[in-house]
Amino acid sequence: YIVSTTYRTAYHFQPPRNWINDPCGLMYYKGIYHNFYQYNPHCALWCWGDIAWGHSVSTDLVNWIQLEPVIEPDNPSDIDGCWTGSATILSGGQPVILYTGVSRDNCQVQNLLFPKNPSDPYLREWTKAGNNPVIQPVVPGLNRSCFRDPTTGWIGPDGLWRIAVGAQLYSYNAALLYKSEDFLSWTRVDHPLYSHNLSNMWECPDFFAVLPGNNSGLDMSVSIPRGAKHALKMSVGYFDKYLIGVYDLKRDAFVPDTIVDDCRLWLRIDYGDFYASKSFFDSKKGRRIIWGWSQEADCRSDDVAKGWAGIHTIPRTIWLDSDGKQLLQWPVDEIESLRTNEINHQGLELNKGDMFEINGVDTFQADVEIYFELTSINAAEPFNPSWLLDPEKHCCEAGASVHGGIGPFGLVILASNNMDEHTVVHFRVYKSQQKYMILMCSDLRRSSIRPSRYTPAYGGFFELDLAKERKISLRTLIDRSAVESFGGGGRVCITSRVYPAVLADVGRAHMYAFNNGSATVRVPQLSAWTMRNAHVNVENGRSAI
Ligand code: DQQ
Repeated sequence: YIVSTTYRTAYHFQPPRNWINDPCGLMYYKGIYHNFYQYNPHCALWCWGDIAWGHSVSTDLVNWIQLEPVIEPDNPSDIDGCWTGSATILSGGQPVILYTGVSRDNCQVQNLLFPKNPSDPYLREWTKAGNNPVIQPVVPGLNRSCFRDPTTGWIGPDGLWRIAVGAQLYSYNAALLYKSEDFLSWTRVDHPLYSHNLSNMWECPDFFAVLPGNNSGLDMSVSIPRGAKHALKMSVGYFDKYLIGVYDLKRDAFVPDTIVDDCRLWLRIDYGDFYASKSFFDSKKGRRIIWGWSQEADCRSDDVAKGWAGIHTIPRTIWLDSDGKQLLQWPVDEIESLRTNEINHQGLELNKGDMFEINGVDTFQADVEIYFELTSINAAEPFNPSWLLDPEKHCCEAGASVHGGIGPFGLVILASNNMDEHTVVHFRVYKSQQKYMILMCSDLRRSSIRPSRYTPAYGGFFELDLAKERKISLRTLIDRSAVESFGGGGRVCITSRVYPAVLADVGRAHMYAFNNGSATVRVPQLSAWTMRNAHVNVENGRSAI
């Protein structure tokens, strides 16, 4: 089979060719959405010294046109790479970008960029500031190779700009705080925005305000209303984790609502193959949008053969749940413009062992929304809190073929005729003291018969008040090698990468709703659509593959 075409996404963002990783400098400016990203202009691998900033633009967050890279390593303050950074729109409406430059000996510094022509809505050309680097790694105890990824700026209690930069100092990790009047000259605040010991370096920190139960976004460059909470996100280990708390204006510091020492227990933006996410305030629609990088789970030789590697997830609206405890995410409405061939089923009943085949849509490019309604909650098995430390392990132990009390139930997707290959997205319901804990898994262990793929079982837990609400929703976006799932209305999100081989040959896959728990599960509503191709893979009006 031809690897280059089979797995290329049809509506997840990727440029026409080559390697991409972190989204950088996202913004809405003069009617245009900008996606800057870590990009290797030369090949489909991440290579030391080559990393530049790619640039694509869109009017709808669905269809993207690639423009020229905006910066490449070409001066002493970024000669070994133009790494991740963020955009800020200053009070007069002028956009600026701060990014990490890698200078000789892996010394990481922060550099500033200005648009050459701010009246160009496409912001095609950028100038590196003459006084770069604007921030040097001169902090006692700082590891100068672990000092990177400046955030978008926000206004601090004294009216000055603030940014945070991920850093490792002595034996702890921090989001270091800097302030400035003009974005050009920066002073370090004598304490970090937040720090923690015993975890890997915090890459790509993101700091933003959210209102409980309100999915309107807040603009960090104006003052934040009372009652708002703050989220601090950091990319650490293999996952994007976050804490909810308040921005204490007196101490000029982030204070989490709950101190959890063991960072394995921190909530995650996504429990799957998703990293280095960044959010921005979308002034067009008054919402906060986030997206992340999903890396390939195949091998380097496949990436070289494909000529591309890395995608960005679908942009998601992000807001705070009404209990103020966790973030919710949902694909931006614009993605629904790709839906076609709608099919619907109502009032299905799934007894133990049932598999209901969903026909009528392109199972390689689909959007599926399904509600599962529990007929009884008595059969819920007891929850073991130690599972929270390693939900992937628990998903392996409690896979779709392991019968349970309530669940597993969910979707089997990308399934071959004889089930040699299939991917399962499913739930299980557990009883924990006064509440119920829902496990959501995206199990890739049988997703491909090809060796050398990374095929874990990803998982995450969320709480649900089943005394009030008996329905659990699942939305899954399938896009050839990408599977993005949103459970419980966006409480747990899991992005996965899959490379089915048999299916690729046959060009057809099965999709089922199933239940393998002893309690019957109803499906009051199931809708599915074929997803059309978005304009994401084309170069100069031609397909790049
Ligand atoms: N990727 C960038 C770094 C960042 C890392 C380099 C996270 O700036 O820390 O490509 O994926």
